[in-house]
Amino acid sequence: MTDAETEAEFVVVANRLPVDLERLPDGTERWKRSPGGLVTALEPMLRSREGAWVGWPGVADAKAKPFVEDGLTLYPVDLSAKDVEEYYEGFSNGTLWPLYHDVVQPPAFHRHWWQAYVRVNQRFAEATAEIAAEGATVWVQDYQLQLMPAALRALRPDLRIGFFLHIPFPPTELFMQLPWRSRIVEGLLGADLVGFHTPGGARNFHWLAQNLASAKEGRGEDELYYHGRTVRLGAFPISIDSKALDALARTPEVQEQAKQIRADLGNPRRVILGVDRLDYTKGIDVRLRAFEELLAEDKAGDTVMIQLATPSRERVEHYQKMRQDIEQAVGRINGTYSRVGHPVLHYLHQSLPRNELAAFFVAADVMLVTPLRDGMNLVAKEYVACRTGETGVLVLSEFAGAAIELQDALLVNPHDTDGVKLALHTALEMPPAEAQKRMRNLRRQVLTHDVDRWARSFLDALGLPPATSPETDD
Ligand code: ADQ
Repeated sequence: MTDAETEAEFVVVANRLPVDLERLPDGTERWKRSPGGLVTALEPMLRSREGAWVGWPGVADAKAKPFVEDGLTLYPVDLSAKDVEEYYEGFSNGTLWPLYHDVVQPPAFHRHWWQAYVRVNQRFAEATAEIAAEGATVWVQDYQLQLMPAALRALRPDLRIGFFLHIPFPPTELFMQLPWRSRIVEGLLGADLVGFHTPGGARNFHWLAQNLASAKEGRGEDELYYHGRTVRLGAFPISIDSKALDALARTPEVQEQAKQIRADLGNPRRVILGVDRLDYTKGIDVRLRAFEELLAEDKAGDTVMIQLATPSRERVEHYQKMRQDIEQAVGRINGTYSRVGHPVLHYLHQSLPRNELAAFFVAADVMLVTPLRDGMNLVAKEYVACRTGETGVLVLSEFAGAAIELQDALLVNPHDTDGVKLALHTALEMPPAEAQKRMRNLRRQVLTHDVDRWARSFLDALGLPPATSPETDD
């Protein structure tokens, strides 16, 4: 690592850096990589262009200096404990997250949270304005930074600015609840290209921009004119590093581990799996209810369910209540239907390493993905990528963005308990030939539409010039 002093031609801005600052008990600090799909997809492009990544290092008052790691410059943006509480836990996760996910929990509207959101977005814009080279391309990520495109344009009109929203963009009626709705729309209109997972999200924004910010309709549904500029909109469904996961799932270690998982469960006829961040949008309660009812009706057969849940946003109130409810349901189900040494439901409130997670995907006959609303849902695609033998059935909520591409899953309405139960039963009993046909189609889609293709299609639409260095992106 060296000190940073570059002016970057390509800058990614996200709430979080691709590395987390860790404070050790002895007071020393170190950087730890936080592996994620976004980093994997963007890293080669960033490195080949001597790019930069602007983001928060994950701890309050980090006071970290910019540094270069392997050709990629990392620019930490400092957040105080109050910023974290009001901008991140407050406005981002207590207001926008529930509002954008169909109000499945009531969003809280607090003026001091909003003020913090404005203040922090401005800080991100200033940090980016300082390091971007003349005419550089900047790609802003996600709902925490929706004011940033306009704030950055005001400081640096020379930049090419893209924005991508990783969560759903809500129906217009719901968005209209937001007291600061026009400001958000104006913030996003600062970009040259605004990307969503689905065409529906783009359509909602198209209407709101005209009605709240007096943008004018451009040529067709994916264009707007605003303050003498053209703003383009589009659907860019994100994906995973499919080939890498397919390869990982084929390794003898992962195959062996998957066998071991089934053996540890007592080699049941069927294994059902759920994998999520512990979040109220993911519908973990929905699938527990469906499984419980199947058990009650004695239709589950010799089946064991596993639910893996990564701890998430534990300081936000809705999350604490949801965790209690889920843990109570797990206790009730096991209390009623398990035998000594043979629980019917295994619940792990833990984050697992990548290869272990792959082993669970390989071990599972049925994958249950039942969010009430989800921007995309990468877990559904990860399961498909791991099913190298073309076996296994995916049950998927029609309210996940992924449902548009993964039509060969058993699609369910998560609000319809009978429907979910029926789909779960159908999945458990599906004839192998039908399961194989469906899984083959799903795999074709996921393996050909990976995260690299997603990033390239967005950046091509934004018009990122090719890398000038002799290295290629491949
Ligand atoms: P998330 O809401 O976090 O992402 P998702 O897309 O499913 O949802 O990604 C979760 C990731 O965490 C997956 O890669 C999964 O493997 C991993 N994960 C979950 N539980 C885990 C566990 N117990 N151990 C280890 N890893 C675990 C947001 C939006 C989504 C959108 C993505 C990307 O909410 O809709 O798909 O961004 O845009």
